[in-house]
Amino acid sequence: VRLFIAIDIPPNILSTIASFLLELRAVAPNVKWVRDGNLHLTLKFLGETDPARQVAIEDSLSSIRSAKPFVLDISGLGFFPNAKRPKIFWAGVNSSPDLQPLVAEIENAMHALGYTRDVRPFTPHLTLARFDQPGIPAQLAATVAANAGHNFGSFTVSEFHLIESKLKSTGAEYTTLQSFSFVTEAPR
Ligand code: 3AM
Repeated sequence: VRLFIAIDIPPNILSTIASFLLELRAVAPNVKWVRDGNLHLTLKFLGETDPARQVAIEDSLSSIRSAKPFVLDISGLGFFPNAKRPKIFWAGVNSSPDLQPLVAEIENAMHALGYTRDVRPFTPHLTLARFDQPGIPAQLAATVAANAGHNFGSFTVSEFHLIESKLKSTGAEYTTLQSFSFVTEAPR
């Protein structure tokens, strides 16, 4: 199975993003747009995994804790690696400082199970579209430039998910295998 670890985006923010993207999708039909329901914040890509290892992964992930829930603010639009040769069109994610240590813990836990550490620093983002041809429609570039600071709202996060990705001709299909609440109960 092909696995990754991610944070879900609540429905109200998904629909805010979806309505904003309607116009952009129309001006850039040749770009591979991520289906609205598939938008998520990827924390760690595990890739092809022997199903027999799933229990060990879940055991490890269920012990990960952070002191408190954190707030994610979906804000800004841009391209990786840059607007000239875009590979990915993204919405930005600003978070309270607790996100990076959580991701580092996930990295460490998965490294202990034999997964390679990501060499690139974790840059939280929502992938909105992927480019498999060079170049970018002028109207898409213009709209993104004009909305570089556009805000899509914020939400509080207290769990992440282990997700299976099935690659189909119609696009990726994601199934949540297990959810992990990472917030320690406050002592009374
Ligand atoms: O939604 P994003 O783009 O952040 O890009 C893929 C997606 O993350 C990423 O894993 C998420 C679920 O598919 N991904 C796919 N193949 C990958 C690979 N070989 C990968 N990330 C790193 N290495």
